[in-house]
Amino acid sequence: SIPEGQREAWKKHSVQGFTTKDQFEDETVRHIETTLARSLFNCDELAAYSGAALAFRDRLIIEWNKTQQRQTFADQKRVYYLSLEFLMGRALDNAMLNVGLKDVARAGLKDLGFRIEDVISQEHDAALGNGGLGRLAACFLDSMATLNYPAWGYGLRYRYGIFKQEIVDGYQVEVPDYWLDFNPWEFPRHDITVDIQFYGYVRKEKDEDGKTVTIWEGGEIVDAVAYDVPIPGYGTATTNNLRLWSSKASKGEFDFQKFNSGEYEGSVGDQQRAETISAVLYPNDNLERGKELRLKQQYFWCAASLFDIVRRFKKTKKPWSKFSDMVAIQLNDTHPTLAIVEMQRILVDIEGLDWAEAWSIVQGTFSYANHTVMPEALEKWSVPLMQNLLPRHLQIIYEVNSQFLQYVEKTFPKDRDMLRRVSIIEESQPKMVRMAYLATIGSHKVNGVAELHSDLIKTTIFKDFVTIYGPDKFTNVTNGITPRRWLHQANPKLSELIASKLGGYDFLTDLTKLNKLEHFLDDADFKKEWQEIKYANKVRLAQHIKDTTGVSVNPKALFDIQVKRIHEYKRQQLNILGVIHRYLTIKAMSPEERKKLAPRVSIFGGKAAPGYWMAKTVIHLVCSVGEVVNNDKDIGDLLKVIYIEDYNVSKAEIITPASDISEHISTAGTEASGTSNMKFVLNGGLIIGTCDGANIEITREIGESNIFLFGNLAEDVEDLRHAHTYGDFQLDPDLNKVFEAIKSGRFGDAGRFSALCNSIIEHGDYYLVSDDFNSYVKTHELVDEAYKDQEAWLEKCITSVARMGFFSSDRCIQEYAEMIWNVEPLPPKE
Ligand code: Z2T
Repeated sequence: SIPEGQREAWKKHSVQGFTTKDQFEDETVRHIETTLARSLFNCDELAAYSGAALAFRDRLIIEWNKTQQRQTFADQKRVYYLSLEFLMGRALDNAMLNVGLKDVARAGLKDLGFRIEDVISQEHDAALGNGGLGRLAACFLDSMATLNYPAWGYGLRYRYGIFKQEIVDGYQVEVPDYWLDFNPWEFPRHDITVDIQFYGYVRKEKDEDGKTVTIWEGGEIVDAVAYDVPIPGYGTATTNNLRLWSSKASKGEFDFQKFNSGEYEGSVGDQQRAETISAVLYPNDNLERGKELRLKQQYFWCAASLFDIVRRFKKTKKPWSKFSDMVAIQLNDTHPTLAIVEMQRILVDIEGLDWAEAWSIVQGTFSYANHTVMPEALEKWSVPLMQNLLPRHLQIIYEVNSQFLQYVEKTFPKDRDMLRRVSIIEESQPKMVRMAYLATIGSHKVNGVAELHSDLIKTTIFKDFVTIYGPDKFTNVTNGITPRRWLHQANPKLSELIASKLGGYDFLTDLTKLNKLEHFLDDADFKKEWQEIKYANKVRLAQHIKDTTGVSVNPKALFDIQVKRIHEYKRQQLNILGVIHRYLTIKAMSPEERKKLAPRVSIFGGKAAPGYWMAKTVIHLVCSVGEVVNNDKDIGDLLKVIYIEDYNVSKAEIITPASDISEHISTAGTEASGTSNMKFVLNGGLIIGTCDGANIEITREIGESNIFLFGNLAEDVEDLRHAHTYGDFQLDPDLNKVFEAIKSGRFGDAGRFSALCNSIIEHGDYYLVSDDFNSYVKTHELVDEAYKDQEAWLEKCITSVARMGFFSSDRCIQEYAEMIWNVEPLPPKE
């Protein structure tokens, strides 16, 4: 650091962030003219975006620096949030709002000849995630910074985020998402590089004191390079850090010898192999396929993050016994479970602690959040694969398992089968490492993400572990969403209206303040404005639909939206089959009956994993139905069916505020929480849903009369499935008619949909589409009825928004901080 005598000079020249419109323009133009080497003669919207982004980046990094210094000197516990996915979306709008300078920027950009909305929409989404799990991580970063928690995120800097989806002739086509061309939000830290080892062998050796030490060597080394992304809190100077690791051929390893001896291709090959590790995000939501490269990604990221965390701790010169007083590490699902093993390896093999002491530090440090009970999403790694890639880690896993099983055997001597059931190693062919068990054993707390889900994990996948550890190790933290992005940023007009009634924007940092809105249920002007805002949001979405699909939809129609990853358990097939039923019903209606019907727009959006054929078929069915219905003159505005291409965070910001009703219709017991349900209600849309995930708690908060619930309950699912398999399966008669229409070729070549139809008709209807069909259709009729009474509908919407306070990710982060991490906020000094 700079010597005492020179610090005055530093302070004098230290950069101040802009605060006025003039300063903003200065900074923006300076960046455009120098950093970007452009002039007023060739400054397009992209250049304006770049300049504004760089101006804001400067501001963020000033606060980032101060925050990091403060956190270092504060000498208190920090949180590290390890997630393979951070679905951040765009940063500029968020940065403007969080630092409170959006109006300044709007005025400044106007001076310079630009509309702020056009500038904002130039930004490429940071799409380093699949769906709910990745977006949750992004909401948590926002809340942790806003609440002034000293917290870092750790993830991978994928060169390609989630693919872009194009719909070509009604089919999904995947296009790579190369997003790093110009990314002003990251700071490469070439000085922060960690050597990561793979493969090799393990040997034992005696040290000077005659103690046996374990050495892992002879492997191949890849470098992890840190890229830092500043995370500004809302209305606070706290600016936290998201550190993303990028893989690079190791300086030491990158074979200069090969290079010099003319084996240029070989040496380039090594380099490419190294860079492959962080090249691409695996595009599966709720599915694990056990690929070696994925395991490499996981270890690469865990080892780099752990090295970084341990290095930071060691600078404090505190004894190891204080580690878990200074460090809390949160595992976002099992993807970072190797961090547990890596930590034990560092403590035992490198730092020389004894096993038991090390293991108690590990357990005190880690906590694990489970996000699914779906068996195909539970991570299992083949033992031979791990033996080859991470030989020392496999040894450690076996040792952890052996000690754990000894304890279980001693404590439950009568239950012989228990050992087989709870073993980290599944005795299959090949043997498999059960990551959820390892994560549970290595953590002090395990949580589910909504009440039903947290109850379910205790009675299903972790039943035996509740017996072994007692129920207190398991807890619930219901998910939440950040009201900054999902209300203030996505729906500025509604946010403004609410602020005008509540006397300011305090609700954005204490969402329970929304409950005061219930006092305005008789305020006719307020309600009119509310309705006008919803209408304007629908007009905006209708415009987007027109621009991207060419289809005109009537913004006065009821907008019925289902946007989320395409998955059989989320049951988009139930939705589209219901839409076909509606179509057939309308076709059979007399003109008088049709007059009574509320026109509808059925809107779908979401990506299918590239290898998930059934999900792709669902997309194709939606598009095919749309093709027929939208061109049926006889139907007109009564029904339109739309597929919105490439659903992502920035699209969600347009779609969410525009719903009248949205669909959250998973088979009961399969959707751990869901978070878009929260976003839609917070934006004044009602929801139709099953008794699943957070829908149940949303119902409890907003009241049963404000939600359209239908379908079988989680507790009955098992029996129903059993009945399908062993009893005689009765297809719902209305659903049968829908299948008949599909089979008749009315929506194009029926052969394309046969696998989808047969999964329900012939192959056991695992997701209970038929069992819930009647209840679903009837509930949609209730929706139609309710929508006719616009006054009552509006009242339901406002009441619901007023009661959504619980679902702020701020509440959620506070629960993690108090019940799991045991960390305190560190507010900036004013
Ligand atoms: C994911 O998005 C979710 C769970 C996963 O389990 C994996 C992915 Cl990629 C391994 C989702 C859940 O499906 C959803 O219910 C939940 O709201 C979300 O995580 C956040 O907890």
